[in-house]
Amino acid sequence: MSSPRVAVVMGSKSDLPVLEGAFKVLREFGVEFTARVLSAHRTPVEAAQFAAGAEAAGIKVVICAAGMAAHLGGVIAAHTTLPVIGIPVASEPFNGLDSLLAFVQMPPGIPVGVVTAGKAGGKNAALYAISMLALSDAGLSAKLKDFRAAQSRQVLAADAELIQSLQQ
Ligand code: RP5
Repeated sequence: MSSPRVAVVMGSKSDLPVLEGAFKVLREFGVEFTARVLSAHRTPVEAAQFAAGAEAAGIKVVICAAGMAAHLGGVIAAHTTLPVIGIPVASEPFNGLDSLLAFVQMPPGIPVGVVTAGKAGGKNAALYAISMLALSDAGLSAKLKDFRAAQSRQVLAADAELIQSLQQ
């Protein structure tokens, strides 16, 4: 087993459902990952320490999921130059718009790439991390191209099926 190249960090264990899709995609692509619950507000010291040590630990990309005043991505990005991908988690009462703005409104100099909220965000965060790793991993790049081709075939099959069903 190789060392993890992706770290998935969530602000609370309650964020886990959004990340199941990310874990699934990373496993399907054979990308080793580590996952942690670290909060920008409740465990600020541990979150900062984790981010500061991530590069030396062999991590190449950090995925962060958080809801409400979602500062986790920003705090992690403040303590590492690794790419950070944020997944806003929808929570009451503002349904994720608060988290989205918290992630996306980083001041110039400390970027966080942000995907959409919810399960699509979890899946896309993993695919985005994989595309970064694929820049220097030909095997992973080939898998990503195969994934895209299979996805296209599925849509074309659905298209053909729909056309045929309407002709009956
Ligand atoms: C954020 O607050 C977490 O990322 C979570 O989305 C939200 C609520 O946390 P819990 O009260 O469920 O632990 O920090």
